[in-house]
Amino acid sequence: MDAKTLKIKAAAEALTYVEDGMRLGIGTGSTADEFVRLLAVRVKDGLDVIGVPTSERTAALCRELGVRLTTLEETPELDLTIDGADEVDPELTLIKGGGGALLREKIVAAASKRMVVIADETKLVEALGAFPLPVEVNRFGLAATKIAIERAASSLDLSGPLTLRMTGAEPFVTDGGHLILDASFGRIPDTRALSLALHAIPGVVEHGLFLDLARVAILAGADGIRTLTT
Ligand code: ABF
Repeated sequence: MDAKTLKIKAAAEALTYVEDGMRLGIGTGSTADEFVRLLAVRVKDGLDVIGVPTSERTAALCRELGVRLTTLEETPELDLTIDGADEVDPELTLIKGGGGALLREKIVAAASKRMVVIADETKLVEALGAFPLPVEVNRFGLAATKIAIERAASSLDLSGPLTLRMTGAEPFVTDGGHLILDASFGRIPDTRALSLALHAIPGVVEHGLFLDLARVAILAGADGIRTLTT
């Protein structure tokens, strides 16, 4: 079974969590895109939901397919967020941000009563960190922030390259106007400690470790759907 089929299967399962009248957080990435496509079909059939998109990219897809949108200003409390992930561990701690939308994704997930992650089963790992951790940083003081991140990581016995994410010859710029450093620290034994250490650095806007946010992970594999809960 190819990756796209698995993404569609996970997205279809997530649709069973959506009820009429719900206020949804709508994720970003190729798996979340499949969810939007399936959601749009249900909307055409009369399902009444409203969504807060986690990126301009997702907003554009929702508009194109007729999924009604709102903002967190108008609708600050959401019932359910459905989003993808780059890595998922057995406690449902996540690495997100490979698509560059981690800040809005985290704000939207935190404003939701429940977050459901959808992915193919290759995203499930014993320990997070093989996927480089995205760290969203302010443009101001980039070099100083980079040194501060290296020091914070070193205090937790973590090290590895911090790579400024690029789009061609230019730095990648997030929807919030910030930059992303991808931190290749390898296995992260204490995600909570790293989260706290990164949040203590002024130039760090947000990082891609999602702790205590996902309640359900729907993982699609060749043998079917596996659902993990916390
Ligand atoms: C978003 O999309 C991100 O947080 C994560 O980086 C990525 C997953 O993308 P895909 O579903 O394309 O693998 O959810």
